[in-house]
Amino acid sequence: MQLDPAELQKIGSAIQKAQNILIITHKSPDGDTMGSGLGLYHSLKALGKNPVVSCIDPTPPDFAFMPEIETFQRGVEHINYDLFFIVDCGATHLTGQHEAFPELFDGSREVINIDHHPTNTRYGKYNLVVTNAAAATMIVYQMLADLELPITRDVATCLLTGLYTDTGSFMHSNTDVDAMLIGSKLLAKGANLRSISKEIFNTTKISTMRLWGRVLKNTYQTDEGVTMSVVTQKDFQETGADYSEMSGAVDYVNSVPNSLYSVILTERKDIVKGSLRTLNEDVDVSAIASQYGGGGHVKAAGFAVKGRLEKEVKWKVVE
Ligand SMILES: [Mn+2]
Repeated sequence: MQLDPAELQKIGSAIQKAQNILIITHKSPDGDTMGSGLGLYHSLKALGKNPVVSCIDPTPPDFAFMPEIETFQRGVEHINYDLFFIVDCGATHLTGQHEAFPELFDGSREVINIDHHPTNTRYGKYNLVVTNAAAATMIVYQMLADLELPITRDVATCLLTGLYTDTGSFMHSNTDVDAMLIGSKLLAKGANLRSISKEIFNTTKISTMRLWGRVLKNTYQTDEGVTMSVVTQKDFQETGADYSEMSGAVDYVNSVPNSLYSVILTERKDIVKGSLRTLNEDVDVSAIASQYGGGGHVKAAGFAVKGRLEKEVKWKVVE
């Protein structure tokens, strides 16, 4: 992976000058944003800096294996920092901080934007946006390697977590030469692959089993070949599952043969979230999601609209 040398040089000197550094991850955190944030935290700490890693939402319990995940600070109280990293955030509002701290996005602050979403508007003062990178943690890895910053065992475990989750354990179509190459370099640095695969891919809570049962029961295919499922607020209540337990469900639904693409609609209070996936070469689900004000990647995207789900009952006359 090739990063812009001029941008790298500016980022290198910004890091050198800074002491207190705030790292911001996206809301509803996933393995990639947490891996990027916590990986940076460990590297900056090893460098002798004073980093803080934050997220507006709590970190999901499945990621408890990540080294020092308890260091995550919930939300941002002030922005009296020398330098900021914003990681894996395709849009400023995903930080949850765009209204409280708009000055983070007006170019007046030392903000490094590291991301791989095509929708990214390059809102940072410095931007490392690589849209063909399978994970934001790959960009973090390349930046640390190029700037010769510490990549300890803990850094490597965090970064591999992001790569592992964003490629669906190296099974999604974004798994390319760079993903494998950086994956192997992280393994060589001592990343704990065993705990990543065990905790994330081979552990399923009973509430998740029950929730996915609802998802699978509700799965159907339209005449156009769109594989769909729905989950209501009631499903969450009755199974005792939380929203984070939907993670991965749409990929499973997407495994139905000959799907044009797959959608799961999830009711969350007064919002309906749509998650889209496709394995089809000719389908761009980010374009479909953008029709509903969402976005994402070509093969994986999402949107959220106000409203709730209502079952349409069709009556017919039978003898
Ligand atoms: Mn990501």
